[in-house]
Amino acid sequence: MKNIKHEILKAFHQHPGEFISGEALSQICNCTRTAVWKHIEELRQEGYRFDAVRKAGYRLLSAPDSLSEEAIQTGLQTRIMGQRIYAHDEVVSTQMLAHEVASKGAPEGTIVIAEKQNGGKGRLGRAWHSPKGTGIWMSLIIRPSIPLSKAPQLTLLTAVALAKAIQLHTGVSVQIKWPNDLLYQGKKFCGILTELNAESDRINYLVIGIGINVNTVESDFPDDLREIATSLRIASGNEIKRAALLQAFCQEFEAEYLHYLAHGFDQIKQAWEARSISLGRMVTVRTIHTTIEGKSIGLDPEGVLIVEDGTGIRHKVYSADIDYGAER
Ligand code: BTX
Repeated sequence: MKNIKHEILKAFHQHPGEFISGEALSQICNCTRTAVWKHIEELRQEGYRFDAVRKAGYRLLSAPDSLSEEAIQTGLQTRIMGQRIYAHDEVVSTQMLAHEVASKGAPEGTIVIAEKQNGGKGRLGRAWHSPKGTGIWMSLIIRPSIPLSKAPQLTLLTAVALAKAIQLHTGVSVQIKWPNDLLYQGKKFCGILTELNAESDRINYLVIGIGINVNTVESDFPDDLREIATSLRIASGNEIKRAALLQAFCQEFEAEYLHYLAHGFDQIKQAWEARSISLGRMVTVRTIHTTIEGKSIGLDPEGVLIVEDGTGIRHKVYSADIDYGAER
């Protein structure tokens, strides 16, 4: 990308609270002062507020809670994740668009994001409520060179990276419910949907769909979600800048992902288990074929959930819905 608006925002990001002259900005952006003025006006239309003082130049006063390409990339400290962004206002589902661009060769780290989804997807054909401007509804494309059987580990890695970024950025301490829910005090505020495209045992790409209720307030939730869902704003008591949270996630994800590719799953397993809501608890596991009651033991070295039933038999759980009982 690296367009003029991005260069302008980057300059203000590097000099917070300072005036920068139109002349200096025109040199930084390699354009005329009129072009600088035009782009500052465009940024104002998008909700950025600037001071403009004769001779001193411009000063950035505040940025909107925007998920534009510029807002996400200004100050983003990654090499891969988020280096290409497709930002939309309204879509059916970012997953669909991400599959489209991935199949046309979009590079690893590409993000498709939208302010609103009309047909947000959960797992198993369920819906994901994605109202306008309140959350992060995004799909991340990655192209790991790992065997197909290890692909579910990336969902667990994503949950760990999200939990770390959220804790760091908002102070909210996050619990992980196997395999893909992030909870605060037992209520869900984030879901992960991992889809993949592969040929025989070779992964072409993974699309990791992430939905985070960020600034959602109670009245934004429909009746059926009010009891089971929450948001980071409700949990922390603060409004949260979504682009900054997304940057924190991209940075955490990149660090975890590169470590995982080089050294394997062990670090993720430990970080995941440390945040798991289920360890040591009685659970009911519902798969398409069967229901198992037992105690959740943890992950095996490959990331498969282990549940021990009343007779002491240990079951490997690959894909299921889980309900939790009391600690034992
Ligand atoms: P899931 O199947 O585990 O969760 C879906 C269930 O969660 C729903 O049946 C409902 O009970 C509940 N739910 C729906 N919306 C919300 C919400 N906003 N907050 C809390 N609970 C909710 C989880 O699936 C995976 C969700 C991935 C969503 C992302 S958004 C960006 C990307 N694009 C897309 O279409 N999906 C992914």
